[in-house]
Amino acid sequence: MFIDQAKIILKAGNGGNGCVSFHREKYVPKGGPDGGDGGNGGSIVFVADNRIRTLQDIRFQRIYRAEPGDNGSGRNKKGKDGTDLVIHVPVGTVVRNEETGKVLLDLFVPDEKKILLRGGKGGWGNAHFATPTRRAPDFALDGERTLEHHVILEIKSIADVGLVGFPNAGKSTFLSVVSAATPKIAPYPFTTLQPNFGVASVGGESFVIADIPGIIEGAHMGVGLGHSFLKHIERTRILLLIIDMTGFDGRDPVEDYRVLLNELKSFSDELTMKMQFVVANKMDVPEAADNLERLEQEIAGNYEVFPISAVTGQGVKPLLFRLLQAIQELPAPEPFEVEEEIDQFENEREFSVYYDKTQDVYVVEGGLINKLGRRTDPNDEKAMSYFQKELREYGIIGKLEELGIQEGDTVQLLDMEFEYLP
Ligand SMILES: Nc1nc2c(ncn2[C@@H]2O[C@H](COP(=O)(O)OP(=O)(O)OP(=O)(O)O)[C@@H](O)[C@H]2O)c(=O)[nH]1
Ligand SMILES: [Mg+2]
Repeated sequence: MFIDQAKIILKAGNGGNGCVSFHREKYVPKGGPDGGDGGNGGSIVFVADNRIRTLQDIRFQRIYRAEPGDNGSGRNKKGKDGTDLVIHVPVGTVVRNEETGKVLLDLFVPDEKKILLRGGKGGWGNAHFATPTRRAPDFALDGERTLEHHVILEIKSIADVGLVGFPNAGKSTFLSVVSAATPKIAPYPFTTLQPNFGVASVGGESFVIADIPGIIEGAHMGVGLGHSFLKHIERTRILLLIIDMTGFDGRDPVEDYRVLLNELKSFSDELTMKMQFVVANKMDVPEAADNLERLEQEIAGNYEVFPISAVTGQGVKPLLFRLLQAIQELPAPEPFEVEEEIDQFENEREFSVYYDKTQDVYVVEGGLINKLGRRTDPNDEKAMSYFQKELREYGIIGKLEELGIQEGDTVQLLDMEFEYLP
């Protein structure tokens, strides 16, 4: 089975917690703090892998977790970092947020490696918080807690030319004669059940062609097989509308052409805007000549028409040269833009500010404070002034002012206390 979609759940590893510990040794009754930092959690990483064609193996598993970081321990021992979880997917796989449908990642370039979810940073151990005035800090920070995300993976293949047409029009035959691909070919409709890709070479250059199952009237409404496969040609720069010119089995090539155009338009405007060529196939059959005349009248110069016979090879070479020329003139395809930055960690944006009457202090706490504080060294003056700037930007200072804080009042934050200076 060709699986081109998968819904999975991802979670990067939590950061390990920092440790509270004091150095102990014989004859040294009161050692300094030596609690180590927590290790960093592993990240969720995607790799665009040319050797993979389907998402079948991915779908087999439902939840993907990267390893958490270990907690820190005494004697300044840092916790072990968690290993990244690397997921190999076909080139052209797009990752979306299942909830919003927004694009999170596009694995567009072969061998490209991209981090989707970063592992949590380890929390600092108490050794990190020692200062000349605070020799025995009895606190440490927890590691960042990562969030679980439901995502949809979808293959949007990257080919230069897409073949569209009614079943039995000769799409797979065409692919087989211009490339080394060996798709199934048979004299009945719905032979192709999954996309086939082939590399066509002409004039010392090459390009990729995608052959998809035939589409029929109503395909955009889910009739037949074709609809869901149109996504494989969404990224192609050129569409070949392959028409069976024989008119056998009560078909009419002109009618097929109209319906085909209509189906593409109904699927998306984007498809219609692509460069399109009409390929009049099976011209080796005597009945085809009259039909070609009618078809050309219908098209009335709106598209270039290429009469060919995929079976005898007649007309195929000029078509390939025209395709190469068009590909070279068209702008290179671009990956989808990332539409959403998802929250990586728990409570990252939450904070609360209140006045504690009994102790006469203003208290600031919450996930946002932990995040900002976790990467701020209280002994580093520059870092601290940056921290203050951040507190203002996130609206925390504003909240304090709303509560009526005055110069000289005490603010408690992350087990630190400092004097408020506007
Ligand atoms: N006479 C003639 N027959 C052709 C030509 N091209 C394809 N055929 C025949 O048409 C039939 C269908 O060919 P396929 O290549 O399987 O058609 P398809 O468009 O891939 O069909 P689906 O996969 O079902 O959508 C086969 O019997 C082919 O041999 C041609 O140029 N001339
Ligand atoms: Mg086919």
